[in-house]
Amino acid sequence: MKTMIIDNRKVEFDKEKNVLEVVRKAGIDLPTFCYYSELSIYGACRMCIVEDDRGKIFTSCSTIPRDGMKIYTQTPKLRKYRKVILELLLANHDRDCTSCNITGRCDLQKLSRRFGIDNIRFGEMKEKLPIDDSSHAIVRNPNKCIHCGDCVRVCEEVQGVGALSFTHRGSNLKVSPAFDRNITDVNCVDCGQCRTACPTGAITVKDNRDQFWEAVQNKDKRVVAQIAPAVRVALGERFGLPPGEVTIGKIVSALKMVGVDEVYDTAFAADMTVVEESNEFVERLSNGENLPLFTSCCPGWVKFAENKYPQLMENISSCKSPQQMFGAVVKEYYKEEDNKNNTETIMVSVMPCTAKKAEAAREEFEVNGIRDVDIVITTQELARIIKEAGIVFEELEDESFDMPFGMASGSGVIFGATGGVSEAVVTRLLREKPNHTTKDVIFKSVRGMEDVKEAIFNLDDREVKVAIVHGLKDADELVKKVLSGEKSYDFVEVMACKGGCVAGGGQPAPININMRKERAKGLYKIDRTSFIKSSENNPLVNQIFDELLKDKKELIHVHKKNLQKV
Ligand code: HC0
Ligand code: SF4
Repeated sequence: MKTMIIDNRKVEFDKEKNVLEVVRKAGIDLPTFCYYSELSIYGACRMCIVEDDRGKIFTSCSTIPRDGMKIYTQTPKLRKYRKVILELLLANHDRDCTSCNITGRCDLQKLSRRFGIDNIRFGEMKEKLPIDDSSHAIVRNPNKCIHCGDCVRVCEEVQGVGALSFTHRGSNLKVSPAFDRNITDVNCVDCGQCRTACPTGAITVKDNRDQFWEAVQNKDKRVVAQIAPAVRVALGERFGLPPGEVTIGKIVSALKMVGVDEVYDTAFAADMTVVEESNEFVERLSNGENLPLFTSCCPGWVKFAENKYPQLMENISSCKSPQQMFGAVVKEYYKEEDNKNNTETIMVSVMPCTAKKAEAAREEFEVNGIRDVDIVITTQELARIIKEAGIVFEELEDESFDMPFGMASGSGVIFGATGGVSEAVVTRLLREKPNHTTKDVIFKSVRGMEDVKEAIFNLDDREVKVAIVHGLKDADELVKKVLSGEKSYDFVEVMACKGGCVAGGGQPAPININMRKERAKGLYKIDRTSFIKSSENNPLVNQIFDELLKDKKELIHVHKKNLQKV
C-alpha cells in the first residue's frame, strides 16, 4: 500500500486518482468549486490548493498522488490565497444573497462564511448582464457565474449537447450559449443537469411556486396533484434524511396541508403507459415496422432526438409520458362535472425533472383548449413550499393517496430508475407468456448503473433484444450504432439523466453516484413490498381502459411534430 503524509499524519492510498481524493479520504474537506469526480479535471478555481514540504503550492485536483509525498492542507499561505480567491470571486459577483433562489445552499456563500470573508477589499461588480429566463426549465443569471465551467463540462461530457461554452476573453469571459443567444435558441434539451452541477445561483430551476400558491388558494379550482416516482426517494434529503428514504406518505400529507384537493401517484399513469406501450411494441414486433421502439417518457431525450435525429420520430413510442397521460385522464374524468358546475380542474405535477416543465408547455399537449398539465414543480420547489408553509416535514403523519387514481404497481414506481421502464414492459410481456421464465436473468441485466445495459428474452419463439441507456452522450453513441447497423435492438429505453429520474435536474443536488444508487434502491424497495407487482394487474388501470378511455385512446397518444428543432 502506498502512503502520503498529510498534515503530519500518515494516509494510505491505492486507486485514488488525485491528491484531492486522498485528502478527502483522510477526512479533510478541502474546498472546491470546479471538481466533480465524474467530469474531466479543469483546475480553475484553485481552492483545493495544498503546500508541499518545500513550500510549493499546487492544485490537489490535478496532481497525481505519489508514494511518500508530504503535504499540508492548512498553512498561513494557503489560508491567505484561499481568502484572496474568494474575495476576487465575490467582487465580481452579484451579492443579492437574501433574494437569491439558492441562498443557504450556495457554495460561494458557504465557503465565504467558512473562511471568514467579512469584507471585500476589491472594487464593485461591473455592469450587470441580462438574465436569461427564456426557458421553461432553467434560469441563467450570468452575474452569479464564477467561471468554474461545471455546467459547460456536464452539458458536453455527460449530455453530449454542448449548449453552453466559454465566450469572450479576459475580464469579459463568460459562460453562455454561442453568440450570446438565449438558451431557448440553441440545442438545450431542458434536462437541468447544468443546474445540478452549478455551485452558485448562476443556473437555477425555473420557479413555479407562485402559480402553485395561486391555484391552491383559489376556491373555484379543484387542484389535483400527481407525484412522480423519483420524488419520494429524494425529497427527504432537504429535511436531513438520507438519500433513498421513502417519504411518500409525508409528501401526500404536506400537499393536503397546503391546500391540494386530491393527491395521486404518477406511477398509476406509468402503469397505463406499460400496458399501452407494450401493446404498441407487440404490434410493431408482429408487423416489423418502426423498430426499434424508443421510449417516449423522457422529454429531455425526446427533444434531443428531435434536434439531432428527426428520422427517428416514427420509432419513438406514440404514448404520451405518464405525466401527460395522467393530466389528460384526470381532465377527462372531471370534464362533465366541471362544465356543469362552472369549475376548473388544475393539474399540478411534482417532478424530479426540469424538462417536465417544458414538456407540459408543449403545444401538442392540449385537447380542445384544455392543457393536460397546468403547473409543474420540482422536488426542490416542493421542499421550499413545505418550508414556506412552516410544516415540520419530519414529524408529519403518513397519508395515503386519494381514489380513484391512487393505486399503483411496483412496476410503475421503478420507472424512476434507469432500466425501470424496460423491466416493467418485459414483466408485463412475460407475465402473459408464463412459459418464458428467464425473468431473473433479464431483471439482473436491466438494473444497475452501467452506461448501457442489454437484455434478451424470447417472446413467441422470437428473440427480443432490449437496450437501456441513460445520459444523452451515451444515448447519442448508441443511436449512431443503431443507425449504422452495428447494433440491432427491438426496444430501447432512453433516460436523459445518468441514473434516470432519480438524478433529474429538479432533485436535491449536487448528485453523486452513491445518491443515484441509494435513491434507486429506495424505489426497488417499494417494488419488493408492493401489493400489485405488475402494471396489467392494477384493477384501476384496467377500469380506466375499459370505461373512460374506451373510445378515446387518442387522449393518451401524441404525434410528435418535430416542433422544437433548432
Ligand atoms: Fe420520471 Fe416518469 S419515471 S419520466 O423519470 O415514464 O420526471 O420519477 O414521473 O412522466 O412515471 C420523471 C420520475 C416520471 C413520467 C413516470 C415516466
Ligand atoms: Fe445542457 Fe441540459 Fe443545461 Fe440545457 S439544461 S444547457 S442541455 S445541461
